[in-house]
Amino acid sequence: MTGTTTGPGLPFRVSNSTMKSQTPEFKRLTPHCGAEVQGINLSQPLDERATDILTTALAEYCVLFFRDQQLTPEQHKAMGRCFGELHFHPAWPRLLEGHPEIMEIFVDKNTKRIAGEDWHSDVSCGPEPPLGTILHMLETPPSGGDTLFASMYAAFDRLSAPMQQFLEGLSAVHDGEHVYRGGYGDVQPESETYPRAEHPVVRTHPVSGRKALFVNRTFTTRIVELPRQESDAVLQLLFRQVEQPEIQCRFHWRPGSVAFWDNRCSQHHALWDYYPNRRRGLRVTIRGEAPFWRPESG
Ligand SMILES: O=C(O)CCC(=O)C(=O)O
Ligand SMILES: [Fe+2]
Repeated sequence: MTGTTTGPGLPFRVSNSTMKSQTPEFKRLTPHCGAEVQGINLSQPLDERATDILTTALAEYCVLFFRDQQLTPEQHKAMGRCFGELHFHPAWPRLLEGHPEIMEIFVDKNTKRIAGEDWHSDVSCGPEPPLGTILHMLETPPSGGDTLFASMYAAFDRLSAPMQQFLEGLSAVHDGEHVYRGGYGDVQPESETYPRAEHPVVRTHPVSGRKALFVNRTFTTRIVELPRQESDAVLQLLFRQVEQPEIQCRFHWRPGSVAFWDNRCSQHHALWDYYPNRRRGLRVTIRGEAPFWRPESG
């Protein structure tokens, strides 16, 4: 081992100059969303330079895809810690033994409901929704099981100027209750409570400074400043805006594929078109900050 790493729980940044830096190369998947990354072995520690390049690229492409990666749970968590502290999911019933930060995504013929089967940004109901999510796929069905991603920069940019002005500065309620309560077939006590938060409808991305639409069909229930009828109509319009194929990409997984998505400027939708086949992956999630809107951002 040539690089030096910090101890458990601390940011995993390598500063040893004798260690060869990995240089990522990016190939855009579609004009608005997604890039395949080459030249990176995620099982190796990322140094500051590589981390910075990936941080900027994530904010630009919204989701980064890596192929043929072999990661132990420790390496997976170490990669996540390069980008921030790890997030603990408020309700996920299936965690990897000994690794409460790692969610197991597992689907087979007995599954009643899968994770992310409609458009969403992960845990947007939390007061500080996760910055990003890193999913490592281990087992794929013979065909299908793709995930769709959409750019929320493009969703906002493609609205008319009057609609953009109307939305900026509004806030919306994101509720976890209807999503998580009993949602994954597990039994939860009545007393269990789930996150609920208000966030700006249009948020400024802290890295790119760009504006991104931040409402989603899974969690967002209400625009605070509007009466119910108006709120419902505007939200429906915005949910359809997210679903435009032109702002999306579609990722076909192979065992060993990794997707690293930015929840601040993208939404995703997992397709369950492979029943009764199995699909399995492990997920590490990175903590984020409270979303904000800066009027002057471009
Ligand atoms: O299984 C997938 O492709 C994604 C599921 C999902 O929405 C998530 O893990 O956040
Ligand atoms: Fe998700």
